Amino acid sequence: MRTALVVAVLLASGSCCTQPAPSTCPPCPACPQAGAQAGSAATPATFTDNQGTAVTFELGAQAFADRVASSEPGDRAPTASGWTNPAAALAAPDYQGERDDPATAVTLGCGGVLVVEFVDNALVDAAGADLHVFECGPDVEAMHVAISTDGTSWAEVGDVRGQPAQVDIAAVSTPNAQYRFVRITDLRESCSSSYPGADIDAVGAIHAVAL
Ligand SMILES: [Ca+2]
Ligand SMILES: [Ca+2]
Repeated sequence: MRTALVVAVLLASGSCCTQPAPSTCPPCPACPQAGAQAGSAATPATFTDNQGTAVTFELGAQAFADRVASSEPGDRAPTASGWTNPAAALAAPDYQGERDDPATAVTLGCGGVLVVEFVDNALVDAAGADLHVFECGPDVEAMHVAISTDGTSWAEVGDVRGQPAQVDIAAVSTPNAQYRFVRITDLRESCSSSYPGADIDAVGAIHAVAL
């Protein structure tokens, strides 16, 4: 019995502080999430975006996008080097407010499109806003958001413009639907800087179920 309990604790804490966790990652009880393993209990965690909005996610760090399904760079593309990796939009937010680490966010470019996929969780509708986009910089550059259960059929949720950078999917969600894909399209309203288009640090499902 005791052995089983220890194993259960290790499984629940083994996701450590990043996703995906390194295979050598030791148990990390201090991490905000405890539910990266399917079937274990998740712990809610609060993250503050670059505009100062604090958002609590029911599944903690597990609530964030896990995989890039596809991406189409915008035209104009960023002239600043290194900011074109779409995988930088995955996992929990890590942009620190300085333009010194391209690994932390992706600049979509003018009209760019990013499709991310949830693997260990799915977005669901519940009371209030359901999806939060962590956009870099003091102003949230306008983007259009669509969601999908299968990556093929899309529901157009609406635009994110200004703060808070989040949407309520209630108007388009069907009963008991679990959405695994989010498509973000830059709306070409901020294309003149070295970082044209929306700059995405992370995409998180405020309301989610573990898979
Ligand atoms: Ca996830
Ligand atoms: Ca909702």
